[in-house]
Amino acid sequence: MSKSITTLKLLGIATLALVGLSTSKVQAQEVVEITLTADKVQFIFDIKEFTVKAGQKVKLTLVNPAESITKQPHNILIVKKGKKEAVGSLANAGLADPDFITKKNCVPESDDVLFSSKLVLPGKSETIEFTAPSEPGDYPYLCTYPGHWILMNGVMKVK
Ligand SMILES: [Cu+2]
Repeated sequence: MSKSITTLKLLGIATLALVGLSTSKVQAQEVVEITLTADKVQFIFDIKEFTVKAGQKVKLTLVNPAESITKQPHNILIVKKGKKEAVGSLANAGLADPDFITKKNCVPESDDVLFSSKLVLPGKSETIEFTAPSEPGDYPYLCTYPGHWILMNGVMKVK
């Protein structure tokens, strides 16, 4: 009797270990969901950095709160390593283009832009899905509504 209980216990532990293994394997493939919320008062995101695995599927949601005091639209762009200033400067220059805000979602035409959302109005949100770069490193993200990017930025760390 006590022998069979011990066997059962052992079996249970073995099963748990197996489940644990397969779960961590699955997690590497799993979609990671990240939500960034624009501040109601300042031009900043609530999160300054987040980490994803190389090649991982990412669901990134940008929330622009309905109670926004600034009433400004925001977007989010993830750009190549070290290209925050380059893309930010293009965003500011975009003011000269009448379509930049109204039709182009403030997304500069640049190979440095990896992923981008639309402009999100207060009270709205948008989710973009992408596959994280296979090369580890720090990938900046920023809002490219002209003037916002200086403070409204952060880093996606790819490990
Ligand atoms: Cu913004």
